[in-house]
Amino acid sequence: MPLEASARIVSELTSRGYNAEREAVTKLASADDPHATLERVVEELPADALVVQTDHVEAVLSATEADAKPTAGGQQSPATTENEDPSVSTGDRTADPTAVGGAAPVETGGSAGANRSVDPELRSLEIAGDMTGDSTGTGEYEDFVAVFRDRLEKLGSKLRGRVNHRPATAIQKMPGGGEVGMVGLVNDIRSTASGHWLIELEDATGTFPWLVMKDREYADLVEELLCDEVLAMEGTLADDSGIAFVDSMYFPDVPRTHKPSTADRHVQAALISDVHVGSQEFMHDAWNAFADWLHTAEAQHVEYLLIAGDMVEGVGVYPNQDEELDVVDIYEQYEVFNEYLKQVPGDIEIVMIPGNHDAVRLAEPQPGFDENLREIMSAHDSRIVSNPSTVTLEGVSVLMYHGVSLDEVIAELPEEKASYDDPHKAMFHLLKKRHVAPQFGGHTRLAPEEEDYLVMEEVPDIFHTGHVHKLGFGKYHNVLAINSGCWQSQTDFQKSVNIDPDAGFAPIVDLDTLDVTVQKFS
Ligand code: D5M
Ligand code: FE
Ligand code: ZN
Repeated sequence: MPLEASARIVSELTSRGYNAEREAVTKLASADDPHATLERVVEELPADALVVQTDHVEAVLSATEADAKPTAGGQQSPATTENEDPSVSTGDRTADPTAVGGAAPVETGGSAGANRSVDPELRSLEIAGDMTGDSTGTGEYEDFVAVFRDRLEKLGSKLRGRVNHRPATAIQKMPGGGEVGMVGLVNDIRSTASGHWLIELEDATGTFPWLVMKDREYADLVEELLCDEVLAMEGTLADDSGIAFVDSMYFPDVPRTHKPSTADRHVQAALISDVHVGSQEFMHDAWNAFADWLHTAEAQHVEYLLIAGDMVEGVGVYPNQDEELDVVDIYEQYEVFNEYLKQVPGDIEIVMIPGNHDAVRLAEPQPGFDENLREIMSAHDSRIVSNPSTVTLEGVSVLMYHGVSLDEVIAELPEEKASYDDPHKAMFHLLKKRHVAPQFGGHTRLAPEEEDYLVMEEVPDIFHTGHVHKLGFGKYHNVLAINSGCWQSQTDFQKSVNIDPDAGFAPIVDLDTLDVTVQKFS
């Protein structure tokens, strides 16, 4: 069945203010006369319906069939998909029985949706770095060697032109007192008895110790360093060539001259994350208000929705988490999430990556959801890709990463350089290191693959993360860093550690200017 026909149907329904289940669109597109069938489906929809469901279409198709020629060869089997969502009520605009529609009167959707007039032809959406289906790692020692070697290769290539570097083993053999440079992974960071810093760099040949004197200008940078990040150092060899004194440090970094790409027309993307459907704290009212807003004229330019992980609350993610679950079955959580997705206008392109609460492997990179979960979340034709992935929207590249490493950056760096209150500043450090999760062995688990998918080989125009449930954005060397808040009010754990989440906000980015506005729904 031609995709084009589906796209036409979706835009036709959208222009009339309706969303549609994917299966409903498929059925419409393959009807003998899609246009007439669509007209009839719309005519017969219940007055308060916002979503065209498969059974609406089936009812019309079987009635038409009965009217016309009962001899037609029974292609339709009206019952096939009816029971796919047993956990959720159909025919009602809000999926979750506990959802409150009070803030969103029934009639808004239908007419408000008509405010959207979009031309899918103008869009472009490309995905890069999606490693779903490409996982080769077995977790063996050799895989770790391979992934770190690849990291050093990729990031080292950004540094080698900037320093006169030598391999670690060659440096040991150089005459003392000379100038020397090296590119390597940070293997160890220690303070010495006299308050200086000893940083051990490792490359493919071995390790070499570099000393940063406490009164040198670079001493301040030492507190930003994370183990396993790649950098370059230059300095003076000690007389015995056993150590070098650092004169300068270089990071892979984003060039200051970086010029982000922008879209050729006024079009916007909503960047969200951490929906946490299934948690008792999931804010369905805020979500409903967000979805309703998307149907209004004010939101007519929002044509893309990016969701950076933690779609659902999951099960068994943290100790005692079950005490705060509203939906205890993980599949049912995704079914309910899918119902919430249905409220988003059908013409909006959705891209999703998983987070640490989602039902994929915890270690990063995390492949996109499996077939089973994709099937469950099929209300929209969402692009489901790995964490991290880069999606390019009309020329604007957005690096999407859930953000587990932010906990680590915030824990390791001093408060003024990275904090939960300014999550975007923690993201700046990841941009500077050109890696979404440099430090291995702490919060962030790593699944070694033959290449390091977590390296930022290209500079993104926008870097989008979530996870820490705080809203913050800002520019680093012209790259827009946005940490989207969440849709979950404070949990008991968060209360116990004083995390005050920014819940119910949707940052909206103008893709033609990279300006951000924040919409509040709570
Ligand atoms: O993470 C939301 C934020 O809260 C993130 O900064 C981690 C932190 N968090 C939440 N629960 C816990 C527990 N139990 N231990 C440690 N850190 C926690 P999210 O991924 O949404 O749970
Ligand atoms: Fe989360
Ligand atoms: Zn998370």
